[in-house]
Amino acid sequence: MLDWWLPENVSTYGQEIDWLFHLIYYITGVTFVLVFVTMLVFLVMYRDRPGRRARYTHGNTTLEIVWTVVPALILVILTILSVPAWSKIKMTMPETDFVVQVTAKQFNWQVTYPGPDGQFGTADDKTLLDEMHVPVNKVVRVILKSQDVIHSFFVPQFRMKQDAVPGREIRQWFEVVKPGRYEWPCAELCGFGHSGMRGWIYVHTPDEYGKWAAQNLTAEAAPAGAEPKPEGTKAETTKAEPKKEGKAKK
Ligand SMILES: [Cu+2]
Repeated sequence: MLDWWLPENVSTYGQEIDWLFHLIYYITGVTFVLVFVTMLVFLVMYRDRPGRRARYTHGNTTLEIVWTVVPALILVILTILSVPAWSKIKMTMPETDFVVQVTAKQFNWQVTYPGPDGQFGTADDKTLLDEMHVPVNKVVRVILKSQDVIHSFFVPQFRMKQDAVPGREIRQWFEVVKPGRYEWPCAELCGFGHSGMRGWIYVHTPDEYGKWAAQNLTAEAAPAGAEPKPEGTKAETTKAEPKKEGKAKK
């Protein structure tokens, strides 16, 4: 019913997030209306009138216990209800052979593919700047790192948000069910250029992805300027060569 105001959900676990979001929305919405209606009624009922004296009150213990216990119970219930979504999205890692490394820095996303040998940290790694290409209906594992400050990997349509923390390698995953081009902003105020820190995630059909990978991830596809990185130093990042491939997608 509230689906019109959230970005379209294209991820396998988005439903579970949306359901909780809507539940919390209704609970807070109803509370908001009740509080305001009560306040307005009291404003009228207890307005100043000739001959009416103010009365001092010490409060009502029963009422205070009730309005403390009820919200506390609601929070406990919401916690219990969100456990399945949390454990599915954050605590479990589905098996997959598709792994990319994302290193956030002020103010870009650096996306590294392991290259034909399937290993990170080798000469055939390919690094793109501010774009990621993945196949549809495939579990994508992201190894998330930060080079400087805290950033946040956020793709609204995937219902995925995760901080990138310096010094940590955080593993996350997503699986998208609809091909397209999705905006990928940084959702953590990370410095002067934060508002310009965004990339695009291109979700391809398996055929299209195969073609893109053949053009961009094979040994021959080395974009000019992408030198193999020496051990332990940062790779030079280059804009992915055939921009047209992704740009054409909608
Ligand atoms: Cu950032």
